[in-house]
Amino acid sequence: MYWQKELETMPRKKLEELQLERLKCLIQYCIDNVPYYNAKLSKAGITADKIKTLSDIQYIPYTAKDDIRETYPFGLFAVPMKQIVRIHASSGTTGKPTVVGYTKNDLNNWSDLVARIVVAAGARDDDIAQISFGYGLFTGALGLHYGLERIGAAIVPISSGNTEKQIMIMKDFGTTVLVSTPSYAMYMSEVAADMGIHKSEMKLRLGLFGSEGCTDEMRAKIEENMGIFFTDNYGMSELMGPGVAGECTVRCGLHFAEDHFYPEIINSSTLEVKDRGEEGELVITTLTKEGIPMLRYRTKDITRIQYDECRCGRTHARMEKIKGRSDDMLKIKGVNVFPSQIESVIMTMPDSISPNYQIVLTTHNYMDDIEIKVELIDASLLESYGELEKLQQQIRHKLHTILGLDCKVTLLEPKSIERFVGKAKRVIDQRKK
Ligand code: DLL
Repeated sequence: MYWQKELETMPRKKLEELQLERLKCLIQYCIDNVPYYNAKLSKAGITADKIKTLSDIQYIPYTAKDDIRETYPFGLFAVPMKQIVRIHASSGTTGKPTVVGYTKNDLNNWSDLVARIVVAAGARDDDIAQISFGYGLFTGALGLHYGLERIGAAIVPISSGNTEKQIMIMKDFGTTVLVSTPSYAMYMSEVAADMGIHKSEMKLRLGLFGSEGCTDEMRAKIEENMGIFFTDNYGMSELMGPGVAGECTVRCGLHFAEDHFYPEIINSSTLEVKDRGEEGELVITTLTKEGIPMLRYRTKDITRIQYDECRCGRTHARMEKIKGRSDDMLKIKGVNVFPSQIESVIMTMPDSISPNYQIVLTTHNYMDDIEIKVELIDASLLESYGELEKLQQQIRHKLHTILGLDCKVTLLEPKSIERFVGKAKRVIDQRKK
């Protein structure tokens, strides 16, 4: 099933012609309407007619979060406020939020692009979709809301939090589609179990999950706990929000909406463009956005892109699920570690271990120390020192094999690690910088 079949299955050659045409228009649009881009492009000697092929994009300067911060709040907007009809922002960890604005056209495209990913994932007009992302400046809730509404699904705009009520509504309304972060879905399944509600009492069939990473192991657990078909979708507020890329039911990568977003993979250190199929940092150029266009925006997300046609018939390239963020990568005792590697280990441990964990980094004698806190499912294990010790060693050994690092492993009482209703924060870095 497609939402915009002709566009989603456009032959590659035609798609690339469309991208090139849009790229040229975009350059002219930025020169004419955004003084900040105008200055950057003129310094780099770029004009629209210098772009002859898609690979000429490599001569266009990158844009990064700092550029948006420098022009806070509206400096990169390309239209007068009169034409802006929505403003979103993402808070990030430091400083001022990054602010983005949408014209009526942008909102219209956004709804269609989210409609594309939800239909590709298997959502239909007779679905009841519970949106358990937090409504507000975050793009997740309103993005999925209007996309699902566009396909005719019945929206339950419950927002995040109040988890017992979420479960009650899910059961009573017969919710069929759940929209949330994977970590919140995991938490919801835990609360449902505590309330004595079994998945067979629910009508859930499809999960539209995104906004944070999730290992295959965690995905399998959520599917099992909720009796749901898990699909992943990717986006970021600077680019639009959700709707940038999403999995179809084949689930072999997330299809970009390539007629609206031009993706590249670069080497974050040398800033060179990598060959097709190689892993690196994802850079995206928005080809149609009017409110706040992005030229070669550095996402910091690490992935790789496949260009061969998918079994679903869509011709648009697919990215592998995000491996992590370049700024998420932890350097511990000189070893590069992605939190997702640790999650994979924890998820494959015996059933006595819960999927909730925390990574705590400290400095001891000028050296990094890493501690992995993991929860037990059954508190009675805490009374058996031998069993506890055995489990601890097992996890430590597996972590050592995967990471090449010796980690302290602490087993904690059930339900003692903080739960999240939005994006999970699992790394606590207390190292002296
Ligand atoms: O998280 C937009 C979104 C909302 C996407 C709902 C999907 C569903 P931001 O808050 O700006 O926007 O955060 C963007 O979140 O750079 C990634 O690091 C991470 N991220 C988003 N989706 C995924 C995903 C929204 N499917 C940042 N897998 C991005 C892994 C993701 N990471």
